[in-house]
Amino acid sequence: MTRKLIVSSFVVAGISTAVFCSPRSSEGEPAAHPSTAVGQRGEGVPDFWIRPGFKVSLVAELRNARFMEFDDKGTLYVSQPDLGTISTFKNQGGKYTKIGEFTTGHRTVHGMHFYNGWLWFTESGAIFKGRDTNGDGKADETVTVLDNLPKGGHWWRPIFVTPNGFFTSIGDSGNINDETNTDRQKVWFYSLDGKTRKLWASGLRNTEKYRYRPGTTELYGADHGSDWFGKPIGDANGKQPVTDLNPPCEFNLYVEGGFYGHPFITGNKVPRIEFQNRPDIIDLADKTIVPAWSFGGHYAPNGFCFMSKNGLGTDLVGDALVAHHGSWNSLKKVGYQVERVCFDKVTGKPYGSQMLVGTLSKSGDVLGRPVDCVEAPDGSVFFSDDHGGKIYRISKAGS
Ligand SMILES: [Ca+2]
Ligand SMILES: [Ca+2]
Repeated sequence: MTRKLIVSSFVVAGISTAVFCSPRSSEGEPAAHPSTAVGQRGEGVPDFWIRPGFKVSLVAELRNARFMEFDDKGTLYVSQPDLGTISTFKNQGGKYTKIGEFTTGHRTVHGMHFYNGWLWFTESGAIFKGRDTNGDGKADETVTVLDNLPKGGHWWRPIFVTPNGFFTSIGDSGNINDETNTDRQKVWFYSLDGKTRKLWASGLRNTEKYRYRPGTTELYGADHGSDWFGKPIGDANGKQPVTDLNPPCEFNLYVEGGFYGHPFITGNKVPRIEFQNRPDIIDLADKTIVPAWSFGGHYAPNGFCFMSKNGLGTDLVGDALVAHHGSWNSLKKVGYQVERVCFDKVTGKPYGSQMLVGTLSKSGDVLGRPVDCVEAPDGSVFFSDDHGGKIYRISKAGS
C-alpha cells in the first residue's frame, strides 16, 4: 500500500515537471494544430500547422521514407526499410531527384551515418559500410562490419561513427521486458573494425539515432517511452487517463556507464507499476539518469538533428529539431510534429521546446508522420514522412 502511494506521488510529480513552450489545451497537451497564424506552405504541402517565420516545402517523394543522411558532396541518402533499399537523391533547383539505389536487398535497413567517405548503415542483426566511388549514387564497394547481432523487436537501428569507434544499440524486444542480461536495452561502443566493444550505457527502450551536440562529445538520443503505463491499476483500452500522459518520451544525454531506467523506471525516476515490488526499486530509481528533456507521452521521437548552421536563424544554432512519429497508445492523437528543443547557449542544456511543424489537420487527420530530421548543406532542415512518402524542407519564411 505504502509503495502504491509513493508511485502515485511520483506520477503526479512527473506530470507537473513537464514543460511545454507551446500553448496547452485544457487536456494538458499542447494543441496539435493551434488556431494561430501559420507560416508559409509551399506547393504540394498539406494543411500542416507551420510556426510563423518558417516555410515548409516539398522536396522529394518516395515510399517508406525513414532515415536520411547527406554525404560531403550533397548527395541525400534515404533508407526505405520495407523495400530494403537506400535511395540516393541530388539537388536539382531545390527539388531532390532520385539518381539511384545506393544499396538494395537489405530489408529493415534503417539508421545511417556518413563518415570519412563511407556510408555506414544498419539492418536487423547487422551493420555495413559502403561507398560510391564514381558518383552515380550506387555503392561500388560494401563491407560487412558486424553480423550475427540479435534480430527483431525494436531491432538494431542506430549508428553513429566517431574517430575512435561507433555507437550503436538495440532496444527492447517488446514493451517492458527485463532484458538486463542480454545485448538489448544498451548502447554499445565498438572499435571501427567491429572486433571489440564496450558497454556505454543501459536502461533504454528504443533509441533510433545518436549524434554529438555540436562542438562537444555529448552523445544525445531520443528514447521512446513505454506503453500501457496505467494498465496494472485499471486503465483499459478506451479509458486510460493514466496511460495517456505517461510515461514521457525522453531526450537523453547518454554518458559512459549511465543507467537510464528502462524497463523498471520511467522519466523523472517514476517506477513502472509492474516493478514497484522489486526489492531494489528504490536503488534503481536512485541510479537512473533522468531525461535531459522530456517529451510528451507517446510522441515517439525517432530521428533528430542538431543545428550547426544558420539556415533557420542564429537563435536556432545549437538547438535540436526532433521528428516525432506520433502516438498510437493515446486516446487523443499526440506527437505528430517536428519539435524544436532549445539549448541554452551558456549552459549547453535544454531549456524549452516548441512545435515547428504539426502534421495533424485541424480536424485531427494524420497528414504526415515525421521520422527523421537532417540538416541540409544550405542549413535548412529536411524531415521525412513515412506516412505520405514525402521529404519536406523547413526554411525561413521568405527564403
Ligand atoms: Ca557507384
Ligand atoms: Ca529513461
